[in-house]
Amino acid sequence: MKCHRREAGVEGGGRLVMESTLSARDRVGVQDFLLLENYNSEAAFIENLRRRYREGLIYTYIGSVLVSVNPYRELEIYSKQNMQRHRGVHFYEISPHIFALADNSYRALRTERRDQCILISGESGAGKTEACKKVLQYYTHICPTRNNTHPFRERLLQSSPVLEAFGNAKTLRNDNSSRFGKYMDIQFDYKGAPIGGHILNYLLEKSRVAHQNHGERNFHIFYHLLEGGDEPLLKKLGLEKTNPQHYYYLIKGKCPRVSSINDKNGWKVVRNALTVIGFNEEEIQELMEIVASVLHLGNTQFGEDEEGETHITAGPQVHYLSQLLGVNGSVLKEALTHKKIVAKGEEMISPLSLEQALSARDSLAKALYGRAFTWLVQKLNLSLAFKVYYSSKCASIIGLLDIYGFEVFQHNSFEQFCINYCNEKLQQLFTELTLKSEQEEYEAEGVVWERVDYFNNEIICDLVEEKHKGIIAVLDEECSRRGDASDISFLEKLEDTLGGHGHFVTHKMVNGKIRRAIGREEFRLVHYAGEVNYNVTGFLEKNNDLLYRHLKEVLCQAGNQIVSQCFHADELMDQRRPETAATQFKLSLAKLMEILISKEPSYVRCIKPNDAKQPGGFDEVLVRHQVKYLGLMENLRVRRAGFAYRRNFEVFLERYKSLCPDTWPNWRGTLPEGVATLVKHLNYKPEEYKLGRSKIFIRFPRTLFVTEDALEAKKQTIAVTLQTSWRGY
Ligand code: AD9
Ligand code: MG
Repeated sequence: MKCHRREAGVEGGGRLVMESTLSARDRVGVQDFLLLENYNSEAAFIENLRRRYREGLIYTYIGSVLVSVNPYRELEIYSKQNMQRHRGVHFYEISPHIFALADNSYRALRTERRDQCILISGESGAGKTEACKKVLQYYTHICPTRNNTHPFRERLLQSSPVLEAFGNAKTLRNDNSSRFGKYMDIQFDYKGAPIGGHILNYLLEKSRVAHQNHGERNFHIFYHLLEGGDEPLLKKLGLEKTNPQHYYYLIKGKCPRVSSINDKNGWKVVRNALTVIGFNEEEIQELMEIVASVLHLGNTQFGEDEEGETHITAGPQVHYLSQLLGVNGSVLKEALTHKKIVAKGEEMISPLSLEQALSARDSLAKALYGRAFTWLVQKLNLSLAFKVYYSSKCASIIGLLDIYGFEVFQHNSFEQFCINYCNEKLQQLFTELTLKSEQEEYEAEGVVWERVDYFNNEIICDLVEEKHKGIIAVLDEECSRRGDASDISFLEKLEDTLGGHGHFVTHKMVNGKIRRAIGREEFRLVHYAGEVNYNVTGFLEKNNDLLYRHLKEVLCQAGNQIVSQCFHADELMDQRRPETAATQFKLSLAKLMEILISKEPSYVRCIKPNDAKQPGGFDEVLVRHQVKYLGLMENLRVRRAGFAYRRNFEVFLERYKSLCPDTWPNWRGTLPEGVATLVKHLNYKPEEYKLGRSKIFIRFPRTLFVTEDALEAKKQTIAVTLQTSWRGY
């Protein structure tokens, strides 16, 4: 174990500075909020963040939680040398860093053999995805290598640019906003070498394929391909190397170019990444054919003839579509303008109105893109899966969660509702694991303790997901009701069901006191992170997420292999109503929570310092708001009053028993007595620890470091003794 021991809790631009140097402390603040003198003061908390941010110190701890403030500029703290500096070094002994947190989880995985997860949260643009990538880079760089795992590491790293190209987009909040949720398992073998990976993806914001708000873009891949694809490729795809404005699906946001994004280079990066990951040329071609098909679909226009029949107006799009997807052109034309209903074994075909045809076209584009994205993730998983020589049961896991952050726009729809619900769930998990369970544990263990109050957002999660009367249940009910069900009837049902709930408001309930008006088609949720008005327009359609059977039939027979894998004929046979989008999301989140709870969590809480994406800008109001809703003050109070480390008597005794002659090699008495004997021998002071009913609680990390170092020294001595005796032999 290397030791960069730090006596103090302050630092200065990478130099270690003694706590006593007050001027340095004034300048750069404390590296762990636990060391704040006035730890109850929100102003002092924010001032500490501000000072550190000004000095380029974006990371600060609250005990083991890492708070990160987006620098909006490249910092020279992520080099390979810096990774090495963090390797095997105790968490608290070096400046706060995402690498230190990553290393800590890795070490816990190795020494305690317990699966870990790193939960990265914060609002849109706060730096979650960047943090996630840094952790991945760290593991791929510092972990030992298993034979032939080099290509695997490259594949693991290259999964990020692929997922970002297809799943990220420029929004008003973030130029590289994740429009899907991602949970990634990294699997390690018994020697600690990364050997496998698995990605779970959550609810891609498909609506973006056909529509973008002003100032936003479609998914990056469309622009990357148009800007970076070479002439022969674009020609094959029927695309012109022109301004994206040529494509109807790319012009809604009136924002084809973004200064922070180099689309041409983006193409090179994603193209290379696909190859590294193991996509063959044919697969890449077919994937791009789907991307191009979406653009052609967007440009497919409809008109009405004299009899009011909808038809596709002339243009090359259907020709390209039939070529790229490998479907019959006239069959596709019919499917885009007619619907097929199967009732009592008989097929009936009826024409679509102009509006229905446009909507069917958009649904097709969304379904194609959405399923291709899922296919892409599955393909990545195949490439990252470790091969049969190693059983998955033996692997230990570090999970990385990078999910879309809390969002509030001028206009918020179904997607924001799902994204913000997901953030409520994560906040609940954080509350459960860091605040609630911590306090409950002290009580259960009989450790004397001063309670800290905190806001439990369970009430909002229930409001959304409760059976029968939660928002999702009401939405599903409206979706299953035929006839006059509409977005407005859904809103009315919500009012009937939830009127009076403290976190749900509609315009009827506004009595003039509420600050921002609520539209007639909106409902407001009072989230843990703030109030959001959701416009119900499109909720039913997006939740139903249906594609006409006729179109599905066409795609099931597609010559494009990816498309035919994405649309199975079995789907047509299945008479059951598919689960709605919101229910699927709810169920997948519940599963995610189970996965996360089964692991030991570490937290990165990301903060967005300003809305203008400016380096150096520190908007105090904005930061204060995030500090509040992320529950950082409560977290600090609980931590400050509590204990940094706790372990079962058995685990603690087993690990350190060699340090005390009375407990080594085996303690014959009871566990509490054994631990008491051990800590007495180790000279722990009474204020440094408490013994609960089944666990020891250690107040300061430093106490544990000293013990760890003693253990390390002991091991070295034993190793030297063994070596010497071996030589002697
Ligand atoms: V969203 O919920 O997906 O919309 P994120 O993921 O929280 O959001 P992201 O990581 O994408 O935000 O960060 C936004 C931008 O901030 C990045 O594109 C970078 O330009 C910038 N950023 C974030 N973290 C860092 C960093 N550690 N160093 C440099 C950073 N720039
Ligand atoms: Mg992101």
